[in-house]
Amino acid sequence: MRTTRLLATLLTLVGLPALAARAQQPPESPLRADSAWARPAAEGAMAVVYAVLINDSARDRIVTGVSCQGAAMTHLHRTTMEQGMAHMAPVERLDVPAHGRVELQPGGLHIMLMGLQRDLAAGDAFRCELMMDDGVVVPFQARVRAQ
Ligand SMILES: [Cu+2]
Repeated sequence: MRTTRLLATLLTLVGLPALAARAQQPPESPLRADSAWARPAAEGAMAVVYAVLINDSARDRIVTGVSCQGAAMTHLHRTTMEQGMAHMAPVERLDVPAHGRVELQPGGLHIMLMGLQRDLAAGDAFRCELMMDDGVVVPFQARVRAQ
């Protein structure tokens, strides 16, 4: 009896504020792209975007496409080494596990921008979007920096 009352008091003190805080948060985002960046590049050339894809949700998320402002075409690519040579291949589907992350970084997964419609200069930022298999679109900003 006494334990029950103590528990109820504890729940009131601890549980309710936690519930209230949760109710104020925006709807769960399926995925986010953190620290997205690209090296400077000239109009007409190609550029590469790197980022960290973070899945804070409780289920696996699947990226099926990407698009970036200012590029004629945007593809997800993976670089692999074959017999000492670097090869790039398109990635049709990228799984980001529940509570996991996938790093797009030099020498591995990356977002390839083809046919730049303008120069990318250090300090610029441009908008990209990830397309998910369930139709959700995840916007993010990529920053241009020398390294
Ligand atoms: Cu590539």
